[in-house]
Amino acid sequence: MTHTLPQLPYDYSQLEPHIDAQTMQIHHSKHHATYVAKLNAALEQFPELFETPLEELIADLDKLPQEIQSAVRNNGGGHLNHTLFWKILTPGGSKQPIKQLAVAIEQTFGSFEDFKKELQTTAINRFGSGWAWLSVDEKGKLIIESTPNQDTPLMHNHTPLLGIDVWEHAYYLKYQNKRPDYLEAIWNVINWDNVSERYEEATQ
Ligand code: MN3
Repeated sequence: MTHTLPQLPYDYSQLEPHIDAQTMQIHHSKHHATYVAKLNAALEQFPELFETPLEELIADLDKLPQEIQSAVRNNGGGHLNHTLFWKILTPGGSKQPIKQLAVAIEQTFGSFEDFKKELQTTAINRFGSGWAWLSVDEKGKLIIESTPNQDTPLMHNHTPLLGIDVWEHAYYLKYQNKRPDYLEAIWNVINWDNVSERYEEATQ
C-alpha cells in the first residue's frame, strides 16, 4: 500500500490567529504532500517495502537499499513528523498536560513552566531547519531533544510525543524571521489530550 496524505482533524483556518490558514494550507497540501509523493517514488523501486511500517524502515535505515536511504530518511521522516504534528495541534481541548503526563513533566522538569522554557530554548537554538521534541527515551524517561531536517526521535529508539516544526515553512508567512514569536504562540494550540494519551501508550 502506498503512503497517503492524512486529512487534518480541523480546518486550515481553525488555528488562527496563532497559526494562519495560508501557512496551514501550504504546509499540509504542498509540503507534506510532497514528502508523501517522494517517499512513494523512492519505495516504488522496492515495492515489497510498502508492506513494512514506515516507523520500522526509519528506525533501521541502514538495512534499506543504499540508493533510497536518504530519500526515505528525508521524505519518510517528513511524512511521519508531519502526521504527528497535525495531531498534536488543536483549536480546543486542555491547555496543559493532563493525568500521568502532567505528573511526569513536573517530576522531570520541575514545573510545566520550566518544561516550556526548556523546549522553547531547544527550538530557538535549532540551527537551520529541524524539530524540537518532547520524547520518551529507551528507559521510559521524558526528554527534550532536537533533530535536524526531517530526522525523527524514532531513529534513536525514542518515542516522540510532541514535535514542534521549526522549518521556516511552518511560520514564515505570519512571523517572518521571528521564530520565538511563533514558538510563543504555538502553546495556545497544543493538543495536550493527544500528547498525554500518547505518553500513557508509550510508557505502558
Ligand atoms: Mn513542516
